Amino acid sequence: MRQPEAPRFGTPLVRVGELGSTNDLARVMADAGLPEGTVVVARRQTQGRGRHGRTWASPPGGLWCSLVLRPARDAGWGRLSLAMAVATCEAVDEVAGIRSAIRWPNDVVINGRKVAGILLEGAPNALVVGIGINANVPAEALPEAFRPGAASLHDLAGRTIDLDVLLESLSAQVASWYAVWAAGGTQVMDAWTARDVTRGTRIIAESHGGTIEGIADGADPDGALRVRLPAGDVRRVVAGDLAVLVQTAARDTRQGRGQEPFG
Ligand code: BT5
Repeated sequence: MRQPEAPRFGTPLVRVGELGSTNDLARVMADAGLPEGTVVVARRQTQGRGRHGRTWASPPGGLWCSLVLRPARDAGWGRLSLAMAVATCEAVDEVAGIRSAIRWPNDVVINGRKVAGILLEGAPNALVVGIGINANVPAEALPEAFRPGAASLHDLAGRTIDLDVLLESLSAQVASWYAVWAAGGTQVMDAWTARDVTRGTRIIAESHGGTIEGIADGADPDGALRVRLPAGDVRRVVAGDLAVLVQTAARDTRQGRGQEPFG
């Protein structure tokens, strides 16, 4: 989706060979007053991170980048995180020519394997959106434990992915979906729901209120996962509240990832 009023992202564009995490450098730049639309991209990260302190493997060949946003108001970070997943999917689809899907809350997957991950982090008066895409990442370059659940666009598309083209598409899609998010309305949820592969899978979630088990039934507009319990009532699961969350494939084994914790 492209909108003429969307801000320009990728100005300035900071390219780095190797660093710890692009989210850290983007945060420093945001603190130093660089404008919305600033993008940091690295060839390789030595301390790439996921959510809840997890590791994000970032060898050469991937697109590892962070974008600085300066939202005027809190129009819902949960929904913004879903919007960023949609933006990443659209860039992946456009550049690799493959239809990608979303596993709640914002894993970008193809055939049940993760091709991209997203990490939103708050900064004073800014938000840093870190996006990692396995563009041309051979399986051998990833830690062994990550290989079964991961995939690279290069292998799926059968050709090398141009990282500059991917970054340009991603920057445009992030800008566009950011504007859609800021405007409110149902477009973000509609687009997210159309790509949701978590729906129908079995969820076991351990939150402060105890353990719940049921079937995923989409997401609420604030990003919470809806879980339908055997008795028919629906519980909301919020990623940040969880001690443990397990997703297993009740509906389609290609979409699950066994007993791996996530959320
Ligand atoms: C994420 O966390 O998926 C967010 C990843 C964000 C990475 C970007 S890269 C640019 C920016 N700078 C950073 O330091 N981070 C951001 P989470 O949902 O917690 O997923 C982490 C899990 O994904 C790990 O525990 C592994 O199971 C798996 N994983 C790690 N590296 C992977 C990779 N390269 N490809 C596929 N799966 C991976």
